[in-house]
Amino acid sequence: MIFNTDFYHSLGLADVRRKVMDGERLSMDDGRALFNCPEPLAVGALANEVRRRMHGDKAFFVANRHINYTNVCVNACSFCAYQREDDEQEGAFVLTAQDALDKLAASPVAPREVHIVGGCHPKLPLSYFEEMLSAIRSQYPDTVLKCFTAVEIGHFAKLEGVSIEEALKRLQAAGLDMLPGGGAEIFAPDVREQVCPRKLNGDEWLDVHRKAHAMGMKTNCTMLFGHIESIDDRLDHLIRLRELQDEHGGFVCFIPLPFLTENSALTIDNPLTGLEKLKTIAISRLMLDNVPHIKAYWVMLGVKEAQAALKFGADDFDGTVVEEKIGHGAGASTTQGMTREEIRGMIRGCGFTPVERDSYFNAVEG
Ligand code: V47
Ligand code: SF4
Repeated sequence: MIFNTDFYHSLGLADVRRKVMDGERLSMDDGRALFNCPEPLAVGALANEVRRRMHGDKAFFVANRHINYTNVCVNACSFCAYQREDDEQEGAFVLTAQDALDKLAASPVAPREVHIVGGCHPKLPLSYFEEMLSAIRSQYPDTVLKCFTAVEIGHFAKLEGVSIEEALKRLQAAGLDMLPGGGAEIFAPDVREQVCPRKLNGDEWLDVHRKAHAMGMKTNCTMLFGHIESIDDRLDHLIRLRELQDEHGGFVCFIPLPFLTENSALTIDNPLTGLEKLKTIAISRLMLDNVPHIKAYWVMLGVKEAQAALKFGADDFDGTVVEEKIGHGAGASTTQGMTREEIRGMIRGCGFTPVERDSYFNAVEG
């Protein structure tokens, strides 16, 4: 269902509607017009139109397992409730390769994908990550290992004194298949300077993904929104992702991450409303015309908002997850994991057909 031309005309979106219907690329000004639109349902209907054109009534999910290997991190981003300063701080942990294997063995679902990320630990050498990947790979030969954000790859390379390509090649040889999308936050330098000054900058984040794509490695991408960034910063972020995607087409999925406000050093006056989150997800679908999938990450959105997001342009529900620490540290009120049947029920409950997928969005038998 899409509203008629007159309605979009009355909202100042006649041209945007025409471009969406014709499959034309939207500009920064079009994005501004969408954010300024007072009627989120009109924006959502356009995104739903695109989402249905691309994926029909399918909504995807994956049998996955998250593992966080450490929360010790040199970066201390102000929005992060997960980080610990050093190994001595209360709650700090570092897993061994055997701990990771034990977690996998105890998973209620045999994972088709393992998502491994952690803090930028000041001492763990590249060999620690190679050993962890090899240990998992030897016991789970067919599982996709989607591990380490661009921020972690940059950190490993610097600590080890090797290039980004060399770090990626060594990890790939040990079993790495794909990079997750974390660490992108917002690319605008003045925002990054305030919320994550020690991290890779936006160009460096994009360059790690560019290098991975050039090696034939698929990756995901994210945007952390609803903190101190402006609407133009969000659009600039989306356009920069779109430009990189034009080069190699290596991004599989975009994950919009609404800022969760609890337990972090970053305090904000106006936390996002549900409709603002949905509108941003819808605009992401519309701007990122070359990224095949948009994820409704139920862990951070909450299950009900994630269901609504499927009607606002998203087509993926992420997965079984099993154990999650980053969002839950920051106040996510969702359960730790969901079963396949629970996810299928959530998807059917809002009128879509659940499709179990692998990490590259090929349909699989559950
Ligand atoms: O990189 C940290 C973000 C990311 C908070 O690639 C926060 O398939 C909200 O990237 N509020 C980790 N967000 C999550 C992530 C992800 C999740 C699921 C799937 C994939 C994928 C990637 O979470 C971090 C950071 O950007 N984050 N703190 C917070 N308070
Ligand atoms: Fe470290 Fe990532 Fe937390 Fe930043 S968001 S402090 S890089 S764990």
